[in-house]
Amino acid sequence: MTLKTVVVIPTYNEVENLPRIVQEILGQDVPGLGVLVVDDGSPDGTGEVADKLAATHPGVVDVLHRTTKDGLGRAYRAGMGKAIEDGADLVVQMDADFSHPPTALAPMIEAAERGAGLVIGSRYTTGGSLDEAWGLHRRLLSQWANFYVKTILGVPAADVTAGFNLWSRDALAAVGLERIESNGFSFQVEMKYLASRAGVRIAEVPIRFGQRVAGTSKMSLSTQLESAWMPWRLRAKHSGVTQG
Ligand SMILES: Nc1nc2c(ncn2[C@@H]2O[C@H](COP(=O)(O)OP(=O)(O)O)[C@@H](O)[C@H]2O)c(=O)[nH]1
Ligand SMILES: [Mg+2]
Repeated sequence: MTLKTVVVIPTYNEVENLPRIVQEILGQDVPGLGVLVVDDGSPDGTGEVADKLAATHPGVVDVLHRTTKDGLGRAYRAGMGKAIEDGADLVVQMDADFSHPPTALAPMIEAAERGAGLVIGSRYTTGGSLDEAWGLHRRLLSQWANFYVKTILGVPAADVTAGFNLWSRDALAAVGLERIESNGFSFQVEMKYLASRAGVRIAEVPIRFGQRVAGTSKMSLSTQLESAWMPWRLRAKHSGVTQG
């Protein structure tokens, strides 16, 4: 039986990227693929573009509209929860800006079919890479952040901060979306940490992490601060508590 896979794409001002990324996702030779856009009331009209895509691809593209920019974590919690309610077997987290190559979807789904509950589209596993356009500063910062988090939390994966992830329905149930507290980019780390503590099988598929194609980054100072603090908070919260 074909698994139903829903790619959840959170958007805030991605009017140029969204139609292109959706087209590329749907162009993959992968059966049972759908897209759920979670738009936070983008002032640039991304939500209306998403509605048009849903109208041209009924039953394949769906949109969840939220009223205000409320952070990546809450957008994903709402979107992944809806995907599961709507019957998805596999849920993928993907950015709208072409950082995450849709060509990796097929090998990621295959890894899930072989039994992984979490499949990371990984920059730091063997064969993974960052686009050359990334300057040395950003490259080192990303590698440092990944090393920092991994050392504090001990998650058994090469790319702990990755934003391109595939989850099985069971793995999401084991993590418990309702338990996730962080809202910025550290949402990605908290999910993986809880998954590893719950014994979810983790696999990594190497990707080439691309440069944002159009529009601007939404990374803010407050999310960067949250990212620095969060591993310590998580470790303190869960220390000494064993989970099955
Ligand atoms: N719905 C929603 N999407 C967001 C929010 N913040 C970021 N995004 C989306 O999350 C994805 C990653 O954000 P991006 O700005 O590319 O972060 P960067 O890659 O770290 O610079 C993009 O698709 C953004 O449009 C938010 O508050 N709400
Ligand atoms: Mg980006």
